[in-house]
Amino acid sequence: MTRLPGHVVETACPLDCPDSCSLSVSLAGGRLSAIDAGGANPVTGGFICAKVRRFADRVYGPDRLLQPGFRLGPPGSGTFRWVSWDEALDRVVSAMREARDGWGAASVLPYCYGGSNGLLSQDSADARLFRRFGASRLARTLCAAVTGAAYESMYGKMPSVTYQDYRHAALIVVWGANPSASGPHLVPYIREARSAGAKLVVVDPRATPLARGADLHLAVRPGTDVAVALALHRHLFEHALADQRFLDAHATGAERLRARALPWTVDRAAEVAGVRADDLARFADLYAQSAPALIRCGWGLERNRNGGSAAAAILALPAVAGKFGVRGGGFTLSNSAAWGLAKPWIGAEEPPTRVINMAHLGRVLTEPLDPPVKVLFVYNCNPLATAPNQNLVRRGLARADLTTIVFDQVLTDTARHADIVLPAPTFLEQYDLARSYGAIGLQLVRPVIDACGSARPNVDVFAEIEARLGLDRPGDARDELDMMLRVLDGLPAGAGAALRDGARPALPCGEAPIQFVDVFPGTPDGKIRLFPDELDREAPLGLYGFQPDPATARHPLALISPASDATISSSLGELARSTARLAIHPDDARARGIAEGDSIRVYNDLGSVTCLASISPEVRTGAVSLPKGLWGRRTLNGSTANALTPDTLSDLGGGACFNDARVEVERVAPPDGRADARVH
Ligand SMILES: Nc1nc2c(c(=O)[nH]1)N[C@H]1C(S)=C(S)[C@@H](COP(=O)(O)OP(=O)(O)OC[C@H]3O[C@@H](n4cnc5c(=O)[nH]c(N)nc54)[C@H](O)[C@@H]3O)O[C@H]1N2
Ligand SMILES: Nc1nc2c(c(=O)[nH]1)N[C@H]1C(S)=C(S)[C@@H](COP(=O)(O)OP(=O)(O)OC[C@H]3O[C@@H](n4cnc5c(=O)[nH]c(N)nc54)[C@H](O)[C@@H]3O)O[C@H]1N2
Ligand code: SF4
Ligand SMILES: [Mo]
Repeated sequence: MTRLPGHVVETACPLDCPDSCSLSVSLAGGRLSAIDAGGANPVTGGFICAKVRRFADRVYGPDRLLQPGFRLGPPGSGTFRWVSWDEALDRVVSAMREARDGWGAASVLPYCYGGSNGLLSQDSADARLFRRFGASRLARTLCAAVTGAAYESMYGKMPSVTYQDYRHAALIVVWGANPSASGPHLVPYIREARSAGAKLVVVDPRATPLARGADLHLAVRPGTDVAVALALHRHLFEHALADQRFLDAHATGAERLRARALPWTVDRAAEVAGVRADDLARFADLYAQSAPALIRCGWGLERNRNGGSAAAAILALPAVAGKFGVRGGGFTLSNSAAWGLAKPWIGAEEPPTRVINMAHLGRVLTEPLDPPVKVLFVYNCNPLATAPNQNLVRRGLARADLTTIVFDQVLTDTARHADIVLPAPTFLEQYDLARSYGAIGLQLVRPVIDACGSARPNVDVFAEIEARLGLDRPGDARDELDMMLRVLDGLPAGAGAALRDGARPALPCGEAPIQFVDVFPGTPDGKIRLFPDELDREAPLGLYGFQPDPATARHPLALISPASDATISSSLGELARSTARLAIHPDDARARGIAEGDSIRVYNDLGSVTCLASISPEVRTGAVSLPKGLWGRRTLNGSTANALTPDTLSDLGGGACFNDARVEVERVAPPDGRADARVH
């Protein structure tokens, strides 16, 4: 495409971030020259995050994949012979055919997740191909499966309070979320509410930027939120603060929730969570007494053995306390389901093939399975960096009889292990549709520059593989533009027509719905289900059960690995070069003779990470923190947080338990062998 020099293109950011900023991208001489906030999305106007401002460093960076390739050295070597698309797709198709002929189509496993939140580049032609082929299906459980299971059973996809309404709250509870890094456009609204007198409570093992200025910070032990939330319920019921009229009219299961909350006195919950009982009592009072009161339920609290019950207990609070029905009251989780997308554009039914939990990738590749996985097709995902039990995943990827295909923009840690790599465009080089999950919005993503190298969009590549396998049908969407038209036609509520007209699509409930005024539960009887039987059956100790901490004497510290502002999951992880630092509380560091900047080994029975220590009172005692999404080269031994995370599953939704990693930390000699271990 030809653009005039100095041209500015309006587009949107489809990365896996709740905000979906509109962007204004400037070009000079046909190359990206500046990426900044665009005016189209009123929620994000004004600023964008630093990492997307630097996105050109990914587009033109040395890690960019420009050509298909076949690996030359051993898995992980990252050396490739560059080939044509024709040669590469020939080999992809013969690997898929051989697997199907020898082992059945379910021996092919497509593996994709958060890389492209766009509607075009995931669950379109890719889904059509793998459904028609009869590949194994993937349960997407690395994120939001746990909170999603609780929320859908209880509220049936009722939309969340959107960012704009935070300014109306009198109390804001930020629970297991760190919007300063993970959704920065919420922060100005929280600030605005506070200038108008709102109180802020943060529940987080770390003193996040918001926690540091909060009226109350409960630095809970990871995995104990269910106890904290149940203590709040008990307080509400015992002190006649529960809104019985609301519960009678709009909810079922309140008595059973009350019974499960009964054992959780403030004292007992405070002890389990490792917080002061008077702080917890103050939280309970504040929540009961404030209106409007709003809870931002994040994803940090779901990534453990009790995550589902925790999410359910938190989401039940506004119902029991009667906080719905006013602007600035209720809860926010995700608005990704607000559009109710049925995705008719996929154009193929889901086959009844086996379902593989993506959190079990390492097991699936290394344990006996019938049929075994013979072809692993990774796209929109970097599992060696982002899936649990990294060493087992690495062992699986090294299997000689496995063909691994990685389709990505850059040579990720996973791609370095691939037999075949395929180059993908970034969102600045292709069409897509970005859906916000903080606000309720859909925006057009348009190419700003030509695709780099020979990168080709997902739709085009999957449609071509489908045709080469003889699985295509007349009338199929065969390329990006075809698929875009199908998607626009398949969107609900006239959204496609609005996008075609350059307007902002809207849902009937508007952009800032009030819960229980504009939107209601999508459950069969329209009521909130405070005690869904299916969740009670699924959770090992029943719904609202509490499974004890997995710490042992050998591995006493809870390792958490939250979002950082340097990456989006592992995306853009190639741009940071400094050695990673583990945040550890001064007391825990002192007990181990560790000083600031020391080289340390973080270890358990699954693996170890060698990195540097950052001594910080911002993480509570008994917990340590390493950012999620690091690339292997950021540490001194090539392993990252997931080398330490178990592949156990949460109580609900089969979700990954990243924050159930328990570790020990020791000081080690620096890598260059100097006697002084301190690296500053
Ligand atoms: N810059 C940036 N933005 C992102 C992402 C990114 O990687 N970088 N990732 C995106 C994605 S995929 C997602 S899912 C969201 C995630 O965004 P968030 O909801 O913010 O989730 P996390 O970063 O996992 O964790 C949030 C907080 O939970 C805390 N936490 C950890 N364990 C517990 C616990 O047991 N209980 C409680 N109460 N708190 C706990 C952590 O200390 C952290 O401060 O952000 C999105 N936005
Ligand atoms: N230890 C630990 N691990 C975690 C978490 C944690 O809290 N702790 N959080 C988890 C969470 S919240 C999430 S969402 C997952 C995310 O994990 P992943 O799904 O692996 O997401 P990313 O790391 O962003 O990797 C996505 C890849 O897709 C590529 N990509 C982007 N757009 C396209 C495209 O159009 N086409 C193709 N072919 N490729 C594209 C990107 O370049 C990138 O390499 O990680 C999880 N991992
Ligand atoms: S990653 Fe989030 S904050 Fe950054 S530009 Fe994209 S939507 Fe905006
Ligand atoms: Mo996520």
